[in-house]
Amino acid sequence: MSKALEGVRILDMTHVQSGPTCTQLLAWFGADVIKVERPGVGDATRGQLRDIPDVDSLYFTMLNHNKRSVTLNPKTETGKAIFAKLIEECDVMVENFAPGAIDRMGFPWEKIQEINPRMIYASVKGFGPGPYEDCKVYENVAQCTGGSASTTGEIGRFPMVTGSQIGDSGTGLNLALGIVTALYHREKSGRGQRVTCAMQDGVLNLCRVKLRDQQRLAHGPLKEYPQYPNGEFGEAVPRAGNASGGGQPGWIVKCKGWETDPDAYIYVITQAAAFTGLAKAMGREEWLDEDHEWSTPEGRLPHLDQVFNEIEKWTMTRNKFEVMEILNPLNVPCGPILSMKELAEEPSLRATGTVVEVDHPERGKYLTVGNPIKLSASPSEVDRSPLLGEHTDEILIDVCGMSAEEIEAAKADGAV
Ligand code: CAO
Repeated sequence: MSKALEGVRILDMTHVQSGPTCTQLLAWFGADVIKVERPGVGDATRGQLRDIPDVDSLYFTMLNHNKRSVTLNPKTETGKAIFAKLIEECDVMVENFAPGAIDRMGFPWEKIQEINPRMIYASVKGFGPGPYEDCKVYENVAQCTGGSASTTGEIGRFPMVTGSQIGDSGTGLNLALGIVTALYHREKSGRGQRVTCAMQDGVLNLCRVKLRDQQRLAHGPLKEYPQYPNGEFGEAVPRAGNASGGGQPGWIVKCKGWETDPDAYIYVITQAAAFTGLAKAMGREEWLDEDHEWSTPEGRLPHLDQVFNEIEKWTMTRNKFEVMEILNPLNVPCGPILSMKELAEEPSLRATGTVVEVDHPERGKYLTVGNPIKLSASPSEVDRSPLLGEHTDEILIDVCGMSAEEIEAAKADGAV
């Protein structure tokens, strides 16, 4: 079976996380991704959070599978010529440097278009045009400036960032969609275009339910929030603990073993359609009596804390998987809190390729996440990340058409 993006060549100038997430996805779908790295240095993440001395970190390997690595310094004269040739030969160029870095290398968008009018030039930046457009941005800065931190955390406590890398990896996903869309458009127009994704925009996009609630706030209290009816609502959407963003009351409750296991919890959603099943499973049929104040969704709203307290008394008598087994057949949506250890060991995730074991020549075997997007006719395999400059010679020969003498000369003057 052929890969979906076979024949697409990507000039990958990305580093750290957001850009590499994007190009790794494209590589999983079969694109030839040529990762350009500074000679002798490489992507900074190769050396960050190392668990084994002198071996590429898991941070790097887990973001750069299925790519080829070429070392190149486009700031030297020879490097500029090689870089221009790569622009000519590639379909897409992706970068996530600080604003202006590619321009300072001597390759503004106008010049890239001149060299290759079919080029799709894709960038991640922290912010879009405006007061902060020149700022450097990392994950948590995006979470804070995109509305996630102000709406995440315990009620009345400080703002909180999440462990999901929604600013970096989330924006990388947006960029990948932008690139594939621009490739589709190029089929008709014959021309490339610029694709830009700002991390602040990506986070805000994922926080849309909170922007929804900001506007609802003008028309009265947010009744599904834990602050209702006893707490105060201010001018902005407050933090809401573990309340569900979808409008269905939900909360995290303790399960058997919570005293010693930090992940012995389950999320339970008490939507109207599920409440009957929930009450029966717990042996609390009296909640369904017409004259009980909890028998209707409206009646339960002001008492959600008590409702979840009662549910918790029941869940604490069973472990999180038993609760899931009892409630799921009753169509009560619930989710056990799964630790990274449990996810790493889960056989069904291995079977679908969502968690994959990869062999690396220097570090040996390690686990990584595989492609979360499954295509029936062009499945993806996960191949190990490249060593620094592992493919320099083959790319300079095959893609740039250079001779062995020219490559030696380029190495001698530090261009590659
Ligand atoms: N050869 C020679 N020089 C190279 C090179 C190469 N192959 N690759 C990169 N460089 C140079 C760049 O030209 C740049 O030099 P100048 O500043 O002199 O123009 C320099 O390396 C470093 O680029 P940078 O400023 O992007 O790197 P940084 O570590 O200081 O900042 C980051 C990192 C991520 C904060 C910044 O790149 C950024 O804000 N990127 C956009 C937003 C983003 O993607 N953030 C998420 C990152 S993942 O957490």
